[in-house]
Order: sequence, then structure tokens, then C-alpha cells
Amino acid sequence: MNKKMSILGVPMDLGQMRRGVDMGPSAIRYADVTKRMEKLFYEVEDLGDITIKRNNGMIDDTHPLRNLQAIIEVNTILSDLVDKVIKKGNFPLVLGGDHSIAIGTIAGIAKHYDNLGVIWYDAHGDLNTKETSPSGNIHGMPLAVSLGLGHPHLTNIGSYSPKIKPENVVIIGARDLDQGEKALIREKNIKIYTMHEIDRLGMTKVIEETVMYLKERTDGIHLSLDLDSLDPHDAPGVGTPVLGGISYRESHLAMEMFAESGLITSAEFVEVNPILDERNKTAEVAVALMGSLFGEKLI
Ligand code: HAR
Ligand code: MN
Ligand code: MN
Ligand code: MN
Repeated sequence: MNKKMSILGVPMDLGQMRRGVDMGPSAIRYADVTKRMEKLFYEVEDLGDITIKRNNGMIDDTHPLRNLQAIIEVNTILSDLVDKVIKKGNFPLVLGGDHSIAIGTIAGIAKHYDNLGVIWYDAHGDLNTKETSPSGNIHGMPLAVSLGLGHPHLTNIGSYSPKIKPENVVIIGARDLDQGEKALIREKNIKIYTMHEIDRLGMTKVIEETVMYLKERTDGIHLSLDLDSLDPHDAPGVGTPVLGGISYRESHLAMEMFAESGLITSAEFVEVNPILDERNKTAEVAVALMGSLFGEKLI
């Protein structure tokens, strides 16, 4: 794996309704992400946080796509920064912020690959469009946008669309899917391991299959990890907790197996909300999982 890493914080909370997730990057830094990576012999450059403007009509709670303009602006900036990180040969590690930032992260990454694979590790599918969204919250849409579905100003960030192909996506941990998302998963034949398959097959098999599946069809893999994929018991500090999630240990196993595969080329950890957290537990979980993802071993 690439041993040079750039960390980029995106204190975005406009993709959903609960304030506080803008403090995610601070909480993750407070949990010592840089030190953890340096211990694993990474050369770490922290690029700091992108500025999120909150003035002059950037906030528009009444738009059917809530705060669309601000989200377009931030993701455009994010896309350019991630693009630069890859151009200089560093591994991009993006800290959220709500999951709407995956639009920009993936926009910056995908142009560097013919077949970017994406692992969507999340309780949700994030496959909504304006037509199917029950909420108007853009954090429920980034995977759809990356597939080229949604408002053109979102899908065209980075000046190309789509970013990824449905056959290069694997969703892991889903347990709260809207009707329109289920229909899209079936229509596009997207590979998905819901909690049912995780329970039934076990995480080992799920990750073995995921790695095998993506290895033969992709030339790079982005891990988009929403902390609400984990059970709320293990990750309480998220805006949309869903019972019956992936455990802390299962998640470590998954990260360790991704590390062993040597195939992950970029990652983002999103939806940490310190206001809803218990003593920074969720940020600490995020950093612990990063440890495993980047090669930490127990012995
Ligand atoms: N599917 C719902 C919606 O679109 C909820 C999406 C929720 N949340 C996330 N994304 N944290 O993973 O509004
Ligand atoms: Mn999500
Ligand atoms: Mn989620
Ligand atoms: Mn969320």
C-alpha cells in the first residue's frame, strides 16, 4: 500500500438536519488519527479542513434538495483537492462531515481510474434522488449521484459523469433502504450484503467475496465508511442510528481483510456527530478502524 497519505477534513453538516456532524473532523483528529497513521509508518500530511460557508443564501432549508448550492460548492472544492492529492501520489483519507461529501471525494478520485470500485459500508443505501428521497437530505443521495443519477449540478461535479459503474459497487451493512433505493438496486443489479447476509454468511465470507468480486473488475477501490454502519451500541455518535448493525469486532475484521487485500486506494470516514456521541467514542472507533485498515495488527 501507498505509504504517503493526505488527510482532509470536510466539516459539512448541510446534507442532513442534525447539527454537530460538522465537528466530525475535529473529533477524529482529537482521537489522534495522525499519530495512529505515523505509528504504521505513514508519512502523513494534514491538509486541514475545507471552509464551509454559511452566509449569503448558502443555507436553503426549503429547497427540495436541501442546501443544494452549498453542497455543490463544497464538493467541487473537495473534488479538486482530492484530485491533487492523487496526482502527487498520496493516499487520500477524507474525514466527514455528513455523507454528502462522498460526491466530491469520488469525483476527485474516479477520473484517475477506468473502473473505480466503491465499497459502501453503511446502514443506508444513499441511493435516493429528488424523486425518491423521503427527506430531501442530500446525504441520502451520494451513491446515486456517483452513478450519474440526480441533479445535474451534483452529477457533473468534476465535469464528468457517471463517476462509477453499478457493477463496481458493493454495499455492506444495509438495513434501512427506501422503496426507490430497493428498486434501483434491483434494476442496476448492485451487489449488496445487507445485515441478513452478514448474519447468515459471517463477515469473513462477506469480505472474501467482496474482495474477490472487486479484484477482478476494478483498478482501484474506494472505501466509503459511514459510521452508522456499526451498531448504535458501538457507534452512538451518528445522526441516523439504526438498530441491528455491524459490530465493532466485525468491522475490525473487515478492515483487516481489506488491509490484507492491498487493494484499497482511498478512503473516507463520515457521519461522526460528536454532539450525539458518548465521550468521543464514535471518533475513537473511527480511528481504531483506520488503524486496522492501514495495517495495524494485534501481535
Ligand atoms: N434514506 C434516508 C434518506 O434518504 C436516510 C438516509 C440517511 N442517512 C445517512 N446516510 N446517514 O447513510 O433521507
Ligand atoms: Mn451514508
Ligand atoms: Mn448511513
Ligand atoms: Mn447519515
